[in-house]
Amino acid sequence: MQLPIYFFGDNHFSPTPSLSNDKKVKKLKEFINSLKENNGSIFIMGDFFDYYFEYKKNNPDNFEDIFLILDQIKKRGFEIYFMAGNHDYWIGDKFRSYTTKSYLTDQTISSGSKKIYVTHGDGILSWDKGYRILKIILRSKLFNFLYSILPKSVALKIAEKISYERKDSHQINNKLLEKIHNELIKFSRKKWKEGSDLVIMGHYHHSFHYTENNKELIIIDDCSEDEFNYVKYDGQSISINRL
Ligand SMILES: [Mn+2]
Repeated sequence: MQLPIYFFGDNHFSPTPSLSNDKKVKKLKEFINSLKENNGSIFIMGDFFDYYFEYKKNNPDNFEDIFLILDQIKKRGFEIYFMAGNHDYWIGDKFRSYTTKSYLTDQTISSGSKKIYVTHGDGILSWDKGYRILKIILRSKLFNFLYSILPKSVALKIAEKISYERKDSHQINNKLLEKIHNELIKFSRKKWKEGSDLVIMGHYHHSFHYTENNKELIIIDDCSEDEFNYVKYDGQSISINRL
């Protein structure tokens, strides 16, 4: 993986046009233009799309503007890595063709002096048992097939509803936040023990940085209309940035 690596995610680009979505696309372009290097890697950590389901035939071209940007980044000399989130697990060959490599599972990167464990971040919390079962169903071949034969307009309606409810669950109070952080630290300790120096994730739509015995956990905040949050790793050091 080429260095430096830029990590970001949770852009939640929408398949339906809106002013808010245009602003997010603009912010992504702004970020790409701010990069000084002509090689390196960008690592998209999931929920890049608010909803992405790739059909084998007649796939709707909702994201051509995004694909164009990915194409430009690649042509400039950057590698593009993508890890699926809970909103965009259903990528296919078309999407994959715009990336250097796409992953459906957590990855460990050994590049430079650090070993980095990358996860989207969903399905970790101990009380998320129901969600973990749902995750298996939603990602199964049978679900994929059944969903793919629904009329596209119905499929999109269902997706919008699920997406809305998921976002609702991000409205959390401080006590719950502390509980979540404790669980994610516990999860990270396991990864640190297995040899990773840094655990990095998105999904939670806020930023959090925790250090223990020179090991780190970083939760990257999202990429919204007016804030583009990212982490840069140059092979030696890590920096948390906002554009
Ligand atoms: Mn997510």
